[in-house]
Formats: sequence, C-alpha cells, structure tokens
Amino acid sequence: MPHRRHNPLTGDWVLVSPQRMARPWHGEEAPRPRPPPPRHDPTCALCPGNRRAASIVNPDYDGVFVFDNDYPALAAGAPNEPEPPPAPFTPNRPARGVCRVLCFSPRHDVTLSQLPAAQIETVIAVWRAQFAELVGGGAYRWAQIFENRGAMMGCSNAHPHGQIWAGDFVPNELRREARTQLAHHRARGRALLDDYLAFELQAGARVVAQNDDWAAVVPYWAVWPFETLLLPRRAVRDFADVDDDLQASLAAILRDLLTKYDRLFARPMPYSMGWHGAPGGAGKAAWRLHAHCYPPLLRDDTRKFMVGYEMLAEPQRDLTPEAAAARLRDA
Ligand code: H2U
Ligand code: ZN
Repeated sequence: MPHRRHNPLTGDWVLVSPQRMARPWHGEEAPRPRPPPPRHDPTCALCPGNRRAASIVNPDYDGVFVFDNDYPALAAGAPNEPEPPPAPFTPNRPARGVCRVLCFSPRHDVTLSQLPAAQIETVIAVWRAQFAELVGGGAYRWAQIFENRGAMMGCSNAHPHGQIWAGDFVPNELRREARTQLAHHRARGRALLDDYLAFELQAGARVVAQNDDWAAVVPYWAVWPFETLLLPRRAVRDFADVDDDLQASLAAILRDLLTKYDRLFARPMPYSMGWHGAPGGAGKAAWRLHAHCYPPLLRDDTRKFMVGYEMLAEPQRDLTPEAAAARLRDA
C-alpha cells in the first residue's frame, strides 16, 4: 500500500508506491554506455601528458593527480566585502572558495570500482589530505568531495575522476544535516547516525554490504531507486578521523559496493556520490562521516525522472528500499 517515509537527516518525506512497479514503460530509454574508451585518449584533458585548457600540460602522473579546476565555480579571490545592507528581495552573500579535480588513475579506461584496493586507498588518502588542507586548517568551512560518474549524470569526461569544491560557507544539504544531527545529539546524547545504523544492522533487510568498520544500506527513506548510504561503525566525524586502518576497510567496502552497482545492470552504473562530514566549526560530536550514492537508474534501460509530482510536491518511488537492497546485496 502507498505510504510515506520520513528522512531524519533532512526532515523530508518520500512517497512509496510499491503497487506501481507493474506499470508499463514506453518512455525514453536510458542511453547505453558508449563503447569502452581507450587506455590513453589523446583528446582527454585529464590523461597524463595531455594539454588542458589554458595550455597547461598535465604531468606524466602515476597514481592520483589533483589540479585546480580550470573552470572553477568558486574563486579564492572573490571579494570579502562587508555584508550589504539587508534588502528584502535580493539577499546575497560573497562566496569564496576553490575547486579541484582529482584524477583517480592515469588510465583513461578504468572506473573507481575497477581499481585495485591499494589504488582506492590512495584515492582516500588524497581525500584525507585535501580535507586536512582545506577544512582542517581552517581555510574553509566546508569541502564537498564527490564523483559524478557517467554521461547520464552530466559527467563531461570518461576519465575516472572526482571533484572537490571548498567554500567559506556551509551549503544547504550540510546545513540541514547539521541541524537534525545536532538536535538528536542534544536530545539523546548519541549520534543520530550511530542510532540509525544500529537499527539497520539489527533489522538487516536494507543492509547491502558491511565490514568491521563500515556498512552500506539502502536507507529506509531512499528517494532514488538504488540509493545507498555508507556509514561508519565507529565514531568517525570527518576525514580527519579516518586513520590508515579505517582507510583500508573503507577502500574494501567502496570497491564491494561500487562493484555491486556495476553488476546490477551489467553496465557501469552512473551515479553522483559524495561525502558529508562535520563542517569546520562547532557541533562536531553529533556528526558521522557518511557517503550518499545516488544512481539514477531504475532498470538497465530506464532512468528515474524526478519530475512532475516530485518537482512540485515530494519525491515518490515505486521499488521499495528493501527490494532494492536485496537486489544490490545479491549482485
Ligand atoms: P565533470 O565532467 O564531472 O564536470 O568533470 C570534469 C571537470 O574537469 C569539470 O569540472 C574540469 C571541468 O571544469 N576541466 C578542467 O579543469 N580543465 C580542462 O581542460 C577540462 C575539464
Ligand atoms: Zn583520460
């Protein structure tokens, strides 16, 4: 029967309508991935030794390579002027920040899921270092680490890469998650996501993968058909709390989870995935570092559109999170 589920991290509701799974689909077919790319693409701006925008030549890098985005959405030199006088319909704030691109591998033809665990560990080590430099040192309030994978997600380049956008402000999603986690911590003296994960590990039905330090679930309130939430089983508040042991176990579960995604429809799963941890400032104790993974596909050739009722009222899903978790678990 149709019902609504509540997301304690954001305060939002999602409408779940399992009876609709049987409806026929005559809409647009999700484009299949293009033929596998070459090992090195001379036209790729991210491959080693190639020329990027502004005539910068990439070094002949090995492992992970980080560079400042040539088309950044934020600028470090943006004016830090005094706040403008309050204006009722045109409130605005300066936004200072930096944007970086992080190549996961010199090879053009691999995905994060296909890298050996040791190379995924190197990626995580770079995430840790970037977080330490950008947020840990107090330069910025928040650094969003993310990967946009696949042309369907608007990714412009097949080369395996992620991005980091750091800014001197706490963006909407983080502000909402901070509010809910702080409220729970104040009321119960425990972290919201610790309590939630304990509940999920006990229930079992939505658990997709786990090891001693981490667990991945399709959250009870998932909006995207195969959305997952990757949570720590320890008091990890941000990337500063990730030590070498947690890095190794994180690489293992990431590889496991992303491989399941690729197997589910026997194609590289498109997704947006990224990390949420405590922003710089107070309230750190309430936070648990976690990753959201949002793949858009419902079936191998059917993409979930967030349109109509979803744009105008609230998100709706047909497949239950429990059924999605079972399929991912078995993939
Ligand atoms: P996405 O396709 O996920 O957007 O990643 C590619 C990023 O790489 C994008 O943000 C940057 C784009 O601005 N880029 C450069 O910085 N230099 C280039 O020469 C090409 C792409
Ligand atoms: Zn490339």
